[in-house]
Amino acid sequence: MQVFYNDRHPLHHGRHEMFRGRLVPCFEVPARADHVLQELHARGLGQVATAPEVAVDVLARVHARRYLDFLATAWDEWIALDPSNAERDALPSYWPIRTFRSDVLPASFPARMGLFSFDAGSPITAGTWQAARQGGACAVAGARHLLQGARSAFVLTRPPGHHAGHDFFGGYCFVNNAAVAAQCLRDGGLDRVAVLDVDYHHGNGTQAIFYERGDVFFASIHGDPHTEYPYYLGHADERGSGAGLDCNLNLPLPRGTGFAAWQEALRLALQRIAAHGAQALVVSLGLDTFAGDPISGFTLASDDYLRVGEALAGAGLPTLFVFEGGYAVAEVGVNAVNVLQGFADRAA
Ligand code: SP5
Ligand code: ZN
Repeated sequence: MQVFYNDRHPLHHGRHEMFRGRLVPCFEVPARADHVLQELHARGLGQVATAPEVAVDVLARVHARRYLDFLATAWDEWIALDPSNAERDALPSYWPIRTFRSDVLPASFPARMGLFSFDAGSPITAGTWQAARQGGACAVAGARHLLQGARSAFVLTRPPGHHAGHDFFGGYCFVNNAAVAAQCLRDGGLDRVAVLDVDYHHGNGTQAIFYERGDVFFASIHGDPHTEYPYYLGHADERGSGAGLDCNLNLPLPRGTGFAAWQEALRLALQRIAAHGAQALVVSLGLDTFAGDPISGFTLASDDYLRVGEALAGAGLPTLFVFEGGYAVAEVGVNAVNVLQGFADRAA
């Protein structure tokens, strides 16, 4: 399987995230991607390539210009507030929720940071933009690989992307790599594509980007937002709207769910994707459904990921895997590559 590896991912290395009133060490660390790359090499699965840079215009197919402009200059503006900020990650402190205006762009950097975010757990560091932008480039390279006729490819990048919306970051995500890829497949000539999000957390950003569109089907299997992050989206009654009605499928499952029930949800999602007539599949591949994940609540075992890969291959679609969450750092490599291995074995 062709792998598009974001070799700039280490440039994003958050130190702390806000959690219940204190700064705690980041869960989303560079070692996550290193372990996946190492496991790919160890098992001889995949040819690893980097991706050519892409113009920001390609990212602007799914993200707002003023948001991308914000990301591009955020670190410099953070330092301009106070040179000693170089020792600290940038985190937001203010948010314009209901009744505040979001149409007027504040001159204040902290105010703009809140305008473009939805949590205080997603630090911006010196190299966040370079890393996130190159992740988008890897997503484009992966999509173009499928357009050239490949059966599959894997975008190995971080920071992850599925929580990032049209004009906001959060959930450790800045550029929505899966959305960039899906849009690239559409722009490359496919009429209908699907995004299947198997990360433990609902892919609120991807859902929101495509919610009113009928050309991109979005399905997500995730922890019930009544109790699980991102809390404010991901319920079963969100079915899409306008041209996108019934092109959005949420399958929330309770904390503690094991592989038997999870696999049932996967079967249902794949059925709906087939019924939609999707010509290609983008998989938001989070591995935080693993029993040992430190911030999540499902109980999948490492071997279960082989079955996941097989089931995905059974859909018979050109498939782009995009790396998302998964915070059991020592196991994330084996779990991710198990999905790819299961897929490759069944697709062969
Ligand atoms: C891409 C992705 O998986 N993003 C997930 C973002 C989750 N952010 C909230 C994390 C809450 C941390 N909880 C710490 C529990 C410590 N026991
Ligand atoms: Zn997640």
